[in-house]
Amino acid sequence: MSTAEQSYTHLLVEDRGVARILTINRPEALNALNAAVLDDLIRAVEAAAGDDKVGGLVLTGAGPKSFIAGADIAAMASMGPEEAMVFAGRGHAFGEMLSSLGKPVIAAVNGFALGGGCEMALACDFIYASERARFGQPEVKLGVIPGFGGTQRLLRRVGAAMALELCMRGHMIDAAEALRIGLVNRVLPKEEVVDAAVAAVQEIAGWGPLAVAKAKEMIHRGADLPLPEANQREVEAFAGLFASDDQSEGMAAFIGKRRADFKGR
Ligand code: CO8
Repeated sequence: MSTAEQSYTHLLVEDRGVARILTINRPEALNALNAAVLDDLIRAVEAAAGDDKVGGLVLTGAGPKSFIAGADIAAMASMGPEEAMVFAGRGHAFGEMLSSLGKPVIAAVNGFALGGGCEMALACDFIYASERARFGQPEVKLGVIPGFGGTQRLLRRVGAAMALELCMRGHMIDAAEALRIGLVNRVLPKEEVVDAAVAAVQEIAGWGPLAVAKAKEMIHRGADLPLPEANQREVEAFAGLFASDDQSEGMAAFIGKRRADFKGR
């Protein structure tokens, strides 16, 4: 069975060229995340990681209203601390899978991205939002806090002032405001958001794969390091790429005024 054909309970998988679209498919609950959704996502990302035909992932939600309206509140309502620890731990493990995947992962946010949904988008490399997208961390209204990286990734993405307001007020912001504060990269008409994310994956797949993976790694890992150490890692990674065929090919192609034929080695 090909990786795209694995069976999932709440996930639709579609390949468009090298871009693999993962659509969370629980529209009756506005695509809320439960353990089964998380399990599907983990298996799908594992499959994509080992599949050379997949150049990158686009993550979106089924239905007209929602990307992901958060973790499943009905499923969480009866949890005790131990279960909550396991659930949040799996969410964090999934976020780490996305940031350590050597391929782009783009969130195409087509509606509500609340709580764990906003956190899921933040765990992707960048976020394209439809004009109707809404973002928020409303967990305090439920007596809890973000548990899937929201406090930490928001802090790093939009700074302490905005992260504090979003996590403490629990209000929603629209796509224009999300763009203004740097939470999302682009705002597009609703019908264009997935296509734009697919086009970005396809564009990136034309560049040197080792370089793309290294650029992603440097940015995700460097954010947690002191600047001199992060800069030193960049120097080493930059120099390391000069041992690759892709560097020779990329520069020779530029000088020869032709398109590079990268092999990923
Ligand atoms: N969980 C479970 N069901 C949900 C959720 C959710 N998060 N959101 C919506 N639904 C369900 C509703 O219960 C409803 O079901 P039903 O038709 O059976 O009554 C259906 O989806 C449609 O929802 P609404 O009727 O409420 O639709 P509206 O358009 O009126 O409102 C809203 C849309 C504003 C999005 C509203 O549904 C809402 O406020 N939802 C909850 C948003 C929220 O609080 N999210 C945060 C949850 S906490 C969290 O995410 C913490 C993450 C921590 C760790 C995660 C680790 C993986």
